[in-house]
Amino acid sequence: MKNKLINRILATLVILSGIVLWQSCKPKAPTSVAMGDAATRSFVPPGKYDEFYNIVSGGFNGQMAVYGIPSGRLFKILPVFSVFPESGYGYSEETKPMLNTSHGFIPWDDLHHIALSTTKGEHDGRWAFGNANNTPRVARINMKTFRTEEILEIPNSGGNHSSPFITENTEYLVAGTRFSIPMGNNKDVPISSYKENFKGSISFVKIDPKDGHMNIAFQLRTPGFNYDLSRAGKGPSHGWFFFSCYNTEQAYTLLEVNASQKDKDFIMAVNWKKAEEYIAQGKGRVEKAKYAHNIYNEEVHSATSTMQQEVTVLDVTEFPDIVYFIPCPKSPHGCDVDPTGEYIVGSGKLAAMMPVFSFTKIQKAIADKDYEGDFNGIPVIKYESALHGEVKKPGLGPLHTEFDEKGNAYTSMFVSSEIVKWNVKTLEVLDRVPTYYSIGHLSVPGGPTSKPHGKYVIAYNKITKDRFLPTGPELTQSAQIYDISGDKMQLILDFPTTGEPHYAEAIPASLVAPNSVKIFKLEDNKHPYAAIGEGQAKVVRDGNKVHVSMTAIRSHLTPDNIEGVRMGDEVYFHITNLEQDWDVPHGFAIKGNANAEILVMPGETQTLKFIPDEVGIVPFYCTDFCSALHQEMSGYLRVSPAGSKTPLKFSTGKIEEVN
Ligand code: RUQ
Ligand code: CUA
Repeated sequence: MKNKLINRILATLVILSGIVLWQSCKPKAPTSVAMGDAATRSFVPPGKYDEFYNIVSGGFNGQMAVYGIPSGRLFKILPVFSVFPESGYGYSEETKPMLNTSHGFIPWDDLHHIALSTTKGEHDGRWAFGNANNTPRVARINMKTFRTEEILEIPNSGGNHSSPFITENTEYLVAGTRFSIPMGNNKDVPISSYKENFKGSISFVKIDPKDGHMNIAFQLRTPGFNYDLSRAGKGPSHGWFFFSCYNTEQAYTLLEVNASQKDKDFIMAVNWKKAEEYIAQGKGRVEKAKYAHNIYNEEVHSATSTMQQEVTVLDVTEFPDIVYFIPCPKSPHGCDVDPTGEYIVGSGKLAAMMPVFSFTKIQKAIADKDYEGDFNGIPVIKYESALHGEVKKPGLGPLHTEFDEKGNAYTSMFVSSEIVKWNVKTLEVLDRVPTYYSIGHLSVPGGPTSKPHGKYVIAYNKITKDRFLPTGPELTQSAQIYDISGDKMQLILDFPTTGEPHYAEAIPASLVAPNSVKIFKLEDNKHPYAAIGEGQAKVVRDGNKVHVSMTAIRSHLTPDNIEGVRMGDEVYFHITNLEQDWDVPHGFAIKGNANAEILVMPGETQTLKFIPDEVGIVPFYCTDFCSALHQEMSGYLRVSPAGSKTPLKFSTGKIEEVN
């Protein structure tokens, strides 16, 4: 008995030491669990609210997503540049114009960057802006409704990556072209004539402080290379913009090699107040351009698209004091301004250190004409004269920097997969923590504003590899939350994201939640086909168009029997949701429709177009489980042959004849 026990203990010891040996041979595994009580810090009990909203770009899904921080819970996918069958965005007649462009209707884009509106440099919770990277556009989202309210196309842009960035009081939204391209009259030129013919452009989009409406005030025409990221100045540097530029080699093929030749590229400092003055003096040139301006109006619950015809251009090479270049090693990506507005951080993807520039020194260098030369006639400030100092050996592949309220900066390192914390003044590296894996952007709540809220830094990673259960070749995208309230950053949560997250901003829930719209008031509904009450429900023929003004309320549609539609007709179902209660949408779908559903919010009207393709009875139904009798919320449409004499009739409960 005793021997048996000893044997068993010995055997156990052998197994245990085997495990220890095996583990120590294994390549150093990533810390797979948040240590100690760290994970509990992301726990938000059921029924409790998160402290922050996290508005996250969806990358190649073209949308934004809304998460809670610190829980990482997904609240909403917010359609912006891509159609979204779940809500009917881009499918309903009312929302189709939102995706109109000078190229016609475009159902998709690639959304990289979020900018939340600010007043005096602080988040104000009014709007979120996002960029369409592929077909250059910017969008404005109303933070009261969490809906895309406006999309403005950007002309003279070869890809809208350097966008959107906002000034301290959201006076302007700024969008820079990623690729330089030929502009103006002669666009059919050899690619090899890049140096002579290709130009960059930076658009200054004026934001109306009342309703947020966007209009291109002017465009700066800039030297031909690539523009990457930017930040506006704030505080003392308000009135300035700082853009990272790469490919100052002006390569047009195999950029991977040819755009990495020079030791230093540029940060472009733009005195936009000066540019504004020249525009006010009428120095801008009005050029022909074609770009769509799409506005959604909640009064009629519909969007309109207008084609704009011209844009005012200021060529910066013709004015000596708008633009200055600051050398920045090596292929800079992120260009971030600290909360005080004094320090500008350049992140050279291929550089082994990070330069931090001083706004005061830049101003002095300009005053002293402390230049090392010029590029296309634009002064190049001496590197040392603009430099506050360098962060030595920060990590590999620095991309983006955010800040806390204590004078610390947090930089994402793509190649070495880590976040590095450093002190903005002393430039001393204070802490580093691994990310899983290949972090791109990162976000501190309020991090790009003059009033950061510290507490967390969120990493948006490019690769997740072994972090989650595998789902075939395509894995989820992911973000990670680190607690930064102490000296050491601590991982507290991994959470999967939709699309590919690029930039994101986090904002205190207290700035957004109290203003959230619950319903649209029926009495304010000015939609031309709204039926405000079941008595207004009707079916009207207009040539081959049949307009059905239908109401939805728990748990029936009015009318639910429709006859007299013929092959060759176009049927427009205008659904008005009569509910005046929060969180009671009704949906609508009809069998065989080459379209999506529509989801109609309380008090709203939305329209689904249906072209019958066969004779017979076609069922339709409510798609949102709204009530105990949701399954009963349905109806029939009778489709008769072309030329048939079936009279137009509609009813719910009883038959009503129409002449
Ligand atoms: S970029 S991963 Cu598209 Cu914002 Cu830096
Ligand atoms: Cu309405 Cu289900």
